[in-house]
Amino acid sequence: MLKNLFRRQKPKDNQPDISTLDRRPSEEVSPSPSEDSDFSSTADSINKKKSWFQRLTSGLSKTRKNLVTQIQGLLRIGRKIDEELLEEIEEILIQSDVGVKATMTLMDNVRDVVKERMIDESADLEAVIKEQIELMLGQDGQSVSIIHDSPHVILVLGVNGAGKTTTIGKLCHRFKSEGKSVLVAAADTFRAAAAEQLQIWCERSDTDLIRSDEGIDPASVVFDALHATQSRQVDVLIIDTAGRLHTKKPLMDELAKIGRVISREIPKAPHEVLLVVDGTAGQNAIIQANVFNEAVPVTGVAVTKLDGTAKGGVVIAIRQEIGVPIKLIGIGEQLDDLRDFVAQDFVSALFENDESSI
Ligand SMILES: Nc1nc2c(ncn2[C@@H]2O[C@H](COP(=O)(O)OP(=O)(O)OP(=O)(O)O)[C@@H](O)[C@H]2O)c(=O)[nH]1
Ligand SMILES: [Mg+2]
Repeated sequence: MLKNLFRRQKPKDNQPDISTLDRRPSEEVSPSPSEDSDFSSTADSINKKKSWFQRLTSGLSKTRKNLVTQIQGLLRIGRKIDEELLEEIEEILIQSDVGVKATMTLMDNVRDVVKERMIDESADLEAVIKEQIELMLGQDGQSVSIIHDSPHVILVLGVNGAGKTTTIGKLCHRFKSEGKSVLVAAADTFRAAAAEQLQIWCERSDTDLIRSDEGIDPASVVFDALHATQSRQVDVLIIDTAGRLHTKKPLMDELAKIGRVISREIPKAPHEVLLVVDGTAGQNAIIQANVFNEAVPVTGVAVTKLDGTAKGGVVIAIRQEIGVPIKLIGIGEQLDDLRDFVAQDFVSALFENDESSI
């Protein structure tokens, strides 16, 4: 009975789940035959969304095997909920990259709910665990949106290869399609190729780029870009930084300097400090997140490569560890393979029961 509280009916095979659409008015479906064309365009958009959801589901398949399937194996009808069972679940969570801190918080919450609702059948625990993961991840519900007066400055950080430049390219595409003017600063002056890569992404969305020569102090590129942003009255400035090992202190100090230059030139900026994390990286990503957060306080996280062999537990760990929302997910290498993070979609993809909000 408890399950019914948390589960909605699965849509029939290949049919859009119309019941889930009414929460998003722009995507409402009219089943009326007289509105066939509307229906088919909505169906197209549902198919497109399904395909990104399927990519997410398949990217999370390894995590599902390690985490969900193992937990499900413990939750048998007839097995009572006791401390031994809860500890076994904890162990699985910790081994699946959820990390000790997030596991403890999650399981404390699960224990409270079990007590409150007087649940004693282990078979009913899965719904509670899902519900509590979703609550932990979805408490903020924010996206990377332009809420400040222009210019809105977004500083992008992360280790080498995390997906910073790719995410910036996708963000430019998003903002430009929303009618915003965007400028990008190539503050990765370590590698000549870095600005080239950024240039290619900027050309895809017809976005201007401020760049300088290799080896120039990145803070000076940022300084120039901030002034260009103000004189050109641009809505959004996105700053790409060099990937750096979080263990290299001088590099982290340089990042802190970039942060200081931005705040000095534009009060309240940067409005967003976006940490880009490789979703396939595992536990190391949590350590990185903490070190970057100390250099420049992070306001949001983008988890990339969730279409790859992702370690999905890290998403839960990072949220808990640095206490900032996961705002974006990358699910491919194309311009529109960037999605706002929606806790319900993530948890549905993880548990693979097609209950996403699409
Ligand atoms: N499958 C997949 N690949 C991605 C995603 N995001 C980035 N990549 C790939 O990851 C690789 C590294 O991406 P970059 O954007 O260059 O990473 P970076 O953080 O800018 O790297 P550095 O500039 O070296 O620090 C590239 O091959 C991207 O195509 C994603 O969401 N899915
Ligand atoms: Mg880069």
